[in-house]
Amino acid sequence: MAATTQCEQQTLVERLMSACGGSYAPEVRRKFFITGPQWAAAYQGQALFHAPTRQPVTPAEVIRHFARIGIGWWTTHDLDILSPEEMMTPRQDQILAGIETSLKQHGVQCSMVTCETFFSPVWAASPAGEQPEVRAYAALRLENLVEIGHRLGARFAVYWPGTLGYQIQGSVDETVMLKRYADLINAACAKDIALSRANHGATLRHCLEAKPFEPQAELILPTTDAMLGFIHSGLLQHPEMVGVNTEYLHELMWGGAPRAALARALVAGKLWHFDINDGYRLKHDVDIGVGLVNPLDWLNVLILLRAHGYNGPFNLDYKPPRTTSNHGVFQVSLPTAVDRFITLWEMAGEAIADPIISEATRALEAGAGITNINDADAVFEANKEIWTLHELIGHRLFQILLGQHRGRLFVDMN
Ligand code: 3MF
Ligand code: MG
Ligand code: MG
Repeated sequence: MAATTQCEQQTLVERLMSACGGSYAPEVRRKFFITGPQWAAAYQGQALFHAPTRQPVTPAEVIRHFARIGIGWWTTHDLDILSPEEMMTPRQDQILAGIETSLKQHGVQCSMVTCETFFSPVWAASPAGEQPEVRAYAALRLENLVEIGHRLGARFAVYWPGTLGYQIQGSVDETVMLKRYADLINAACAKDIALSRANHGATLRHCLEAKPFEPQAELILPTTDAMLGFIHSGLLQHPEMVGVNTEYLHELMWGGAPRAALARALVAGKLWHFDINDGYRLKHDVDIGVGLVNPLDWLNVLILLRAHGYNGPFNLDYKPPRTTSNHGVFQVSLPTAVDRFITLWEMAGEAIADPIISEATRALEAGAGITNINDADAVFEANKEIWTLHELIGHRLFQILLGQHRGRLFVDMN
């Protein structure tokens, strides 16, 4: 193949992108509660071992692109839009006014704000460490976040505590740290109650996000289950205002089954927000776009959420790969992530309505209809053929994933 010169490369990407077909129109994409993070779109490709590969992108540009793609909702950290020096100063008001203008101009809404408590040097020993000054500053940041949320019309506030843990074993009393962290969440909820009373509006939904490791060696709230325990620990003044933001990859990272973690949050009535991405088990936080690693698992996750009426946001918390250009982030990475999600969502609907899966499920639930239930051997013998349906359902889901239930598309006999 002939070389593709630098000036021909964007055209090639666009031609192949349209050859892929299967894109949804922006109006279709907008029907979903898909939220686009400022930090995902503006990620420059930097990490511990990586120099950036992309140029900075402003919030106004991100919002403009989201509108064009059909991502109707925008999410942000305080630090994505404000430097620490600008926060809680009159400059903050000016910057927020500019963002409000961009959102209005492009018909995009802010759905969630989140507080950065992991990147800045002040969090080196966690936002809930020993020093009262650090915790007082953390409380100010959380209260300020709630103010930003109210101002931008957000419905959710998310907290990923990041460095809430330790590097050096024995240097921290975990019970004390948990109480101190609860004080911070309590401060955010108290601020929220005061602001919503003053504005006669609703309070935010405060969502805790867990991650098993990274950036701290040991974290004291490492999983969604740990967060659910913390919400009901008695340390929070307003547990009814606090739920979880489960992240797909964070549950996979510790070896858990994301679908089961989501199910536990669902039955607790606390699954309010969901960070969608992909990656590998027991590895670091690679933040790959949804469906690129585990599409079958993703199909099953969405079957669960569709079946149980989850109606919260699907937040695209992934990182466009370093090999994708600035142009590629908005032409390929974000639209294809959205479209893979919608395709999987539609397939989940197909699986739920599939006559074969439905009949198999009903048959499994009906059982064999025998009456001598005090005889284990008889119960087993009576049911043993029906259990083959588990594998048949697995095969049917695979067929739906690959479109094979509509006929085989490619046969190469050679
Ligand atoms: C880190 C994360 C975070 C959180 C974000 C929202 C940068 O692994 O997933 O994304 O989702 O801070 O609270
Ligand atoms: Mg996340
Ligand atoms: Mg993450």
